[in-house]
Amino acid sequence: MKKISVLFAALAFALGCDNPKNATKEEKKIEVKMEKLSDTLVQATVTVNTTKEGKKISKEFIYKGDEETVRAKIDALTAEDVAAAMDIKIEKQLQISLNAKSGSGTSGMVTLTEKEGKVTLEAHINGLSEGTHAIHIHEKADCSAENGTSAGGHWNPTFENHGAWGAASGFHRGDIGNFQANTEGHGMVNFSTDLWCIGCEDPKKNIVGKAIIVHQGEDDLTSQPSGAAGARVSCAGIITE
Ligand SMILES: [Cu+2]
Ligand SMILES: [Zn+2]
Repeated sequence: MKKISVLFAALAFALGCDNPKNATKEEKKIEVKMEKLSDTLVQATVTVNTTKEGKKISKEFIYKGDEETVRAKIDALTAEDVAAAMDIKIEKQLQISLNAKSGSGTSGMVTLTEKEGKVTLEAHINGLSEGTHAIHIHEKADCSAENGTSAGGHWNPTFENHGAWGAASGFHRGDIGNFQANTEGHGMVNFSTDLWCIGCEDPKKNIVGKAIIVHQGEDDLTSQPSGAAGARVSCAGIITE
C-alpha cells in the first residue's frame, strides 16, 4: 500500500495549488476496504475523501477479482487517476538552471509550469550580448559538451521543417524563436503552448529528457535544419530530479 501515501501526497499538492488556505491534511482521507466475496474473489473499495473550495467530495474506486489482481490494481492507482476522477487539475512545475557554454558567461533560470493542459516556459537569462538571441528545445538533456552540441539537434518529434512557431509550412516542437537582451545583457522569455506536456505519455508532447539551448545569434526562422542561430551559449537539461 506504499503507492497510496505517494498518491495522497500528490493529491494534497494538487489541492494545495487550487486552494492553499482550505487544503489541510486533516481534510483528506483514503480508506481501503477489502471484502471476501468467495474463496477466490475479493472486492476492494478505495474511498478518497477530500474538501475542495469548502465542499466535501468523495470518490470510490471499486475493484473485483482475485486478491493478487486487486492489490496490483490498487498499487497501480496513480495520483493522476484520482485527480482525474475527482476533476482536480494537477499543476506540475520544474525549475532548471541554464549553464554557460562555448566560453560565454550566459546563465539563467527556466521555470516550466503545466496547468490545465498548457505548459508555460519562463526564462530569465543574464550575461548575453545586447540584441536578438534564439532559444530552442533540443533533443537530448545532455549539456556535457563545452559547446553544447551534446544536446543534439532541435527537438522535432513531428518530423517537420525548422520554422517560426505555428508556421503552416512546418516548425519543430522545439522552435520557441527569438528574444531580446537589453544593454545589461538581460533577457526574458515567456512562452505558452498546449503542444507540450511535462512528463506525459505522448512522445510528441513530452519535453522531459530534452534541453533548452540559448544561442549567440538570431534564428532566421528559415535556414534548415536550425535557423543558423550560431554558437550555443547556454544549456539546461529538462530533467525532473
Ligand atoms: Cu537551438
Ligand atoms: Zn528548429
